[in-house]
Amino acid sequence: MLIKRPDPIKASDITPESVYRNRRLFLQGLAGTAALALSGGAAAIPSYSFDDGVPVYPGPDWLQRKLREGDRNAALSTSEAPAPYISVTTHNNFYEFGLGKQDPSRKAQKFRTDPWSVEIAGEVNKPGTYALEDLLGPHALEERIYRLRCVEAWSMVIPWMGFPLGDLLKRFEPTSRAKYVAFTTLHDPEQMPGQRGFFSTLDWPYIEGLRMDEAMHPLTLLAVGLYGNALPPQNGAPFRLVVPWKYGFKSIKSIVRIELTEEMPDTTWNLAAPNEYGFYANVNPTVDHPRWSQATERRLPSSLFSPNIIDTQPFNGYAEQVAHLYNGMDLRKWF
Ligand SMILES: Nc1nc2c(c(=O)[nH]1)N[C@H]1C(S)=C(S)[C@@H](COP(=O)(O)O)O[C@H]1N2
Ligand SMILES: [Mo]
Repeated sequence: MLIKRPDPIKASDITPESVYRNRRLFLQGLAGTAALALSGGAAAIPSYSFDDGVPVYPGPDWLQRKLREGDRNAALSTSEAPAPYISVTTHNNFYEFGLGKQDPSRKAQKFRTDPWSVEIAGEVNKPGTYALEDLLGPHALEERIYRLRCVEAWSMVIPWMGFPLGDLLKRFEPTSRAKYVAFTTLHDPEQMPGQRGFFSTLDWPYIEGLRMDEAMHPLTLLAVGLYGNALPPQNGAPFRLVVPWKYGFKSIKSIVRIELTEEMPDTTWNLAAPNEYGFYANVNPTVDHPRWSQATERRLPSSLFSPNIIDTQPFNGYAEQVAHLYNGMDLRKWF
């Protein structure tokens, strides 16, 4: 697989701060970024290679061992070709490390991902704080190749390594009052330059949430790996959520806290712009963002000459598995 390294164009660096406040303009900026032409053949399934010269983030030894024991879950994976490693690891949204798509890959490399601990709190019989290694202990990792559809109308196919969130939650015995799950990203302005910014529109730490039945759905994944290797910092190392039928912003990165709650939790993007980003955020081509269409998406890698615009599917193509969760709900109201 031959992949051209993108030119070091920093669209983000020459874009005025005011533009970042507006996700639509941010999206237009993406059109420029796409001209980087992340060209090259898509990796063939089931094998892929890293001969594009991109360094692979090693991660701790214990995780490497665990990753090697992982197996692909073919039944829950798409057969579409994954985006090249370089696309998945250099086109990111991780506002803690900056607003440009390449900021996370540039600025997160020294992010300390080990040791890492996670607090399990709220409506569970067994709350506590655990080292990530212990938290993962009983869970076998499996590979899931999922589509990821960003609310900004680009998408990628990504081979994650992880395990079902539901399996983890069951271990801590949710009480009958547990109706939602709330997630929190690390708050560490010393390591995360985006959390120090004067101009940030987001409140830190980044928070997200799911309804209990969404959290228990077998597609809902906690990921610790990518392309069979450790999750790189820019992709949310060492521990992130992946909810493939929802817009990407639900898939919160670098999680330090999971709390089961009785009330619907606040979520970062909903707090920032409640009329634009709902709690549910299910991918829905028939409900446009107030400022752009959600009917189509740019499947990365794409270039000026092959923009690779495809139709967006209801629930990002996972309707058969998840549409029933929303029976009787008006998806225009609960966007
Ligand atoms: N903590 C945190 N999690 C986050 C984000 C973020 O800015 N901060 N961005 C979200 C958005 S908008 C998307 S599209 C996905 C992108 O994941 P990726 O960079 O691994 O492709 O992460 C989501 N999780
Ligand atoms: Mo996104």
